[in-house]
Amino acid sequence: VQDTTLAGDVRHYLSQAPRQLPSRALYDTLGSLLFDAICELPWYPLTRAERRLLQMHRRAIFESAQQPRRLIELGPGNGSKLTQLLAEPSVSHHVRQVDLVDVSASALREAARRLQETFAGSIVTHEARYEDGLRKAASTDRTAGRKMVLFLGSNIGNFDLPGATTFLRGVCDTLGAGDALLIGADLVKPEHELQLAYDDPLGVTAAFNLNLLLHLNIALGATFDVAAFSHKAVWNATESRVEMHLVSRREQVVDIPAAGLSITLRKDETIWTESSYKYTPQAFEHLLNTAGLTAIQSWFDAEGRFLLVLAGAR
Ligand code: AVI
Repeated sequence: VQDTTLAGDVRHYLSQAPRQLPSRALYDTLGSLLFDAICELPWYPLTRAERRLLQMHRRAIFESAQQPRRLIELGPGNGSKLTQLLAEPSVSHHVRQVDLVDVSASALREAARRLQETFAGSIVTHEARYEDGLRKAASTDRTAGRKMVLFLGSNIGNFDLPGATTFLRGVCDTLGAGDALLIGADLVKPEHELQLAYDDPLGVTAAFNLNLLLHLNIALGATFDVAAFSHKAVWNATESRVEMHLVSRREQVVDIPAAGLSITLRKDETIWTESSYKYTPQAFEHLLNTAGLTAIQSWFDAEGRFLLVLAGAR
């Protein structure tokens, strides 16, 4: 059985060849703030494209989902997308309860705080991984009416294909008749645009990536010399993903006492920290179908760069 604590995860991933670190460890308090900053960068169009789609189509989305009473958002970040959806009176009029699921306590606090300003229904937070939190949220109050699960921001892109399929199958299992999943996916685009989106001229994405090491220094007593690493983003066309890596600028030894690990990194050795898969509409529909889901309706942005799909269990 794999140890799923941060220390266990780090031990497991860092011992792989090539070395890796779990991307969920990017989101400590500072990491979540840096991610919010990324979403405002002109070179990271994903968030804005999704925001525009939600703004334009929130009524239609809600009607297609047959006016659910409950919204469960997996990975709400700072809560801005849900707030935007609930700002539409025909939506907030129907919704009685909102459940937020995230591993980041600070993100949950911020999302709940933001929602409370405008939403009068109940807000329940689950500090948990998506699967566990969703199971818990979905298991309570089955009589409360239809639900819509939201998985936005192209968070699905951070899973590899088998992982995404298993994850969506798990989501599908929690959907009863009439329930729906609203999911956002970033689409394949020209390489130079993807490169800039994941290696921006302000260095915010580099800071986001490097902060993972700072997080491990604080949380696990690790001895990463953050200044001895650099950020690298590459588009892997064969796998249709942008990869983020941390490159060791020199040979160095790193101790991670809480994970019972001591490693030697060679000069230029890389640690793979995140994959961000980009889909074609066809590939995304195929993924949904493989997971037992079927698209009810899809919305594209004007430039065809982002996709929102409302899906139900088949
Ligand atoms: C949260 N996730 C969808 C972001 C992405 O684009 O993969 C995280 C991110 N990584 C670098 N920039 C943003």
